[in-house]
Amino acid sequence: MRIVCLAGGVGGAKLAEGLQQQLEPGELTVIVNTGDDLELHSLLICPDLDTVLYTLAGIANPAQGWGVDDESWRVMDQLALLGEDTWFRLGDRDIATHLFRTERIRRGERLTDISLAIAAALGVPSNVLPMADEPVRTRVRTDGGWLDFQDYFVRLRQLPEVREVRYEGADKSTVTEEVRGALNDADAIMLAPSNPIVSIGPILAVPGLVAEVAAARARGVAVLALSGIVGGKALRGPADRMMSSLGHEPSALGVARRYAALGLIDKFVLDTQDAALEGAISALGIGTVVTNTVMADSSSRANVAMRMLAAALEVRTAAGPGQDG
Ligand code: FO1
Repeated sequence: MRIVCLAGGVGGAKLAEGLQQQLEPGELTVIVNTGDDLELHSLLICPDLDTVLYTLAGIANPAQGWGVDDESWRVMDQLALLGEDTWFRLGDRDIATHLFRTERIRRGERLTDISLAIAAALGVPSNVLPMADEPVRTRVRTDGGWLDFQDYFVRLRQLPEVREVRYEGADKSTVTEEVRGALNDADAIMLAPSNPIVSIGPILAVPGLVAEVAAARARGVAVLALSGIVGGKALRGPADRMMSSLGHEPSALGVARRYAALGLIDKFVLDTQDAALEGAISALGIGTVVTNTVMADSSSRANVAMRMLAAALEVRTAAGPGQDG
């Protein structure tokens, strides 16, 4: 089965890891948010791409969810001694990735090719693609003005209320051949339990991408989404508060409404804790799957992935014969 997963950072990487465990090498393609990217210390840093790559390579730092395991911080310590800002922590091994990537970007290579090269070097058996090759930068407006995403997320620890979000550069970005090819060949498309506004939002803002997903759906390809908000709380990060401050209900229903409004999904997967929301979600005209969705360890990631793959097959079966091409 060829599966495409749209993902942000830590939550997206967990579902991708579960899917990778269940699939044959090469069957999974992860299309990753690059709106969180930043330039720092003259390096291009792509946090969500790296989180997915490190997780699928089995070298992610398990406590943080981002960065590399077995890390040292000598470069950061030395930069701090020199009086540089070190609120965005880059480990020594992680810095090698940013050096590798930045050098190749300077030579004019595409972020897609660089990401595929990193995946190959790390032995990742899945395809990990940036959502676009052109730079897109998520910015958030708080009462103190517009902020770069990592300024808000890491430096200010997501404390300010978010009043508005924009994806700068998205209008000039394009769907790559690799992303189009993966969506064309997909048997199912899955939206990871990442923040619907600042992780999945930038991916859907790449002009033409929603149309590609819609075209896949029209061919009978199952499109599923998993809620990253459980019991009204984001499993990680500020998605619940962000949904509230932007006028959306901070719940699995709020997430389902957002994707249903785009006419994007066939089925929505919600946690057993949110079973009471199932009726309201079905009323949006989409199918529902209620299961344990919290992916604390490798076996729960595999279970969620298995449940989602089974749900995708049900959509395809219900679509009837002739859809299997
Ligand atoms: N998150 C933090 O909370 N503090 C950090 O210092 C930090 C550094 C960092 C470096 C590289 C990287 O790939 C990720 C890093 N993250 C850090 C995580 C990152 O801010 C978030 O995972 C995402 O951008 C949100 O998806």
